[in-house]
Amino acid sequence: MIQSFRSLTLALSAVAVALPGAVLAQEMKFAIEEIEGSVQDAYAQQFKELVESQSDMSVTVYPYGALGTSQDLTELTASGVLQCTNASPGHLGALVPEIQVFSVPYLLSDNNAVNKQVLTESEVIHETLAGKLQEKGLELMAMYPEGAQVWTTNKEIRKPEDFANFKMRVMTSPMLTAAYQAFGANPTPMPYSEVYGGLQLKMIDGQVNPIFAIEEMKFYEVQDYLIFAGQQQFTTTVVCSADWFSSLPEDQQQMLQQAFSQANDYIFEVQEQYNQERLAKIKEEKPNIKIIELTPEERAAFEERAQEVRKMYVDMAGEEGKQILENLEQEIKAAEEQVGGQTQG
Ligand code: 6CS
Repeated sequence: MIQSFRSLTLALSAVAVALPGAVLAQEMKFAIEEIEGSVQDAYAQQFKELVESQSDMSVTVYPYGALGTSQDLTELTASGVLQCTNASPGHLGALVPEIQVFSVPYLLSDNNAVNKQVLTESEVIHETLAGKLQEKGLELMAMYPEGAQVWTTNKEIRKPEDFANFKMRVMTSPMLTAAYQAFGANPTPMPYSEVYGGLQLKMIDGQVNPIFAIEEMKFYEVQDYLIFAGQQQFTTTVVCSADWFSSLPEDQQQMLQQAFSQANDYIFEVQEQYNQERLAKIKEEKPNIKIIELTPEERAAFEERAQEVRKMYVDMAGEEGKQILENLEQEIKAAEEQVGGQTQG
């Protein structure tokens, strides 16, 4: 992978050097961390349509697998080889420890209208965390949820003790390892592309992802249970190369920001629809899959363990991290008071 990542960087850089104007100003390479037909693809295609219909800029969307792992995509964007990419907090922890706040279980609301308000308007996200990303050469353009995280497993899990000796695949951020350790499991970080093989070869016993991903990556084929633990929303960010973005004329920056924000409005509903449709598809394809929704009492045992995870986040992200966590919780509470109860998502 390292060798191919280097060759890819050199190849794309060579094009950038040969055609600086065309590549930097007119063609925008936008990589996603998911395959065609996914939630990130729906967002990127909508964005492409919006940009191409109102400018002479062309957007090329690179689906997962074309250019490397999530971490490769972030590095390629920070170094300006790619113009933009999805960068999910679950894979960003080593680069920006503070963004792991989104791996603290039970943080976001069960109400998607609340999450929409927080993810699009939060000062913590769009000022504090955006500043942290900028220090790494990344401009934060958008943040959206992709659905509730659902456990797929080869055994019934209803309480932390059931996770004993259970190898749970997690994304590559240290906080997720800490979270699943607190839940009682043996967390195994690995890239997305290795999960199906890992489950099939029984190197791992389970994994966690939104339903649409479980369907399109075929994880359900090699698992027996879908467990809704209400544990958190999967969130992703869209980031661009900060150097590239700041080099654009102001009107082009505004046009792009507007397109990112319009695609964001669009994706909130589309992701809900994708998750509903794909659950129906899984049930149809594998009628004997066992579907469990944890009861409020069962969920409470995991929520109690999540208190330790909050402390681990503060240990990893320091005093500033503590402020980020507290301020974000306040923003969520305020949004719940404002829109809570109106729409359930
Ligand atoms: O589990 C993962 O690694 C991936 N899951 C999703 C739904 N999107 C991207 C991410 O890399």
